[in-house]
Amino acid sequence: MANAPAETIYVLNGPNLNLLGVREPETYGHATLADVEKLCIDTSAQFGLKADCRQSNREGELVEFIHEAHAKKAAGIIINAGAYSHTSIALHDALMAVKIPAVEVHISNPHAREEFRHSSVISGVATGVIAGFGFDSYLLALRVVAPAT
Ligand code: CA2
Repeated sequence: MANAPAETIYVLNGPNLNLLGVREPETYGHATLADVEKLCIDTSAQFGLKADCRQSNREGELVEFIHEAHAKKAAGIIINAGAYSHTSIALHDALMAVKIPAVEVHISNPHAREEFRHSSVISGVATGVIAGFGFDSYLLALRVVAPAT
């Protein structure tokens, strides 16, 4: 019998994360967004999952990616909403509407930074939050959304 198709995890990155590896390496490291996405795709495959990686600088497009994850019956969402984490009721509402297990990730630890980064409006609708572990934040998130292996 043929194997069932791998379950899909959407890996969503928000505004300015396309600049990874290009600016501010002291905060965000040297890897590029393409490096991070490849790491997520390779790690997902190890867990028998397929990572569908998207980045947008536009809030509405990120909302549409979340709707698409629902339409495509994604098993999970890993989201680094960047600065929209701190402001976007639209992303909060989208994550709440689709009811897909979602892990909020951050490369840096926002709580160790400026006061305006200390609150996230999406944490309350995420299954959990992983922050401050550099690019490993994404890998830890994949580990928790992967079915028990
Ligand atoms: O630590 C994170 O992952 C953040 O989500 C990154 C956001 C920031 O607004 C959050 O507070 C924490 C900023 C992403 C900007 O990414 C850049 C990458 C390279 C160079 C400049 C910005």
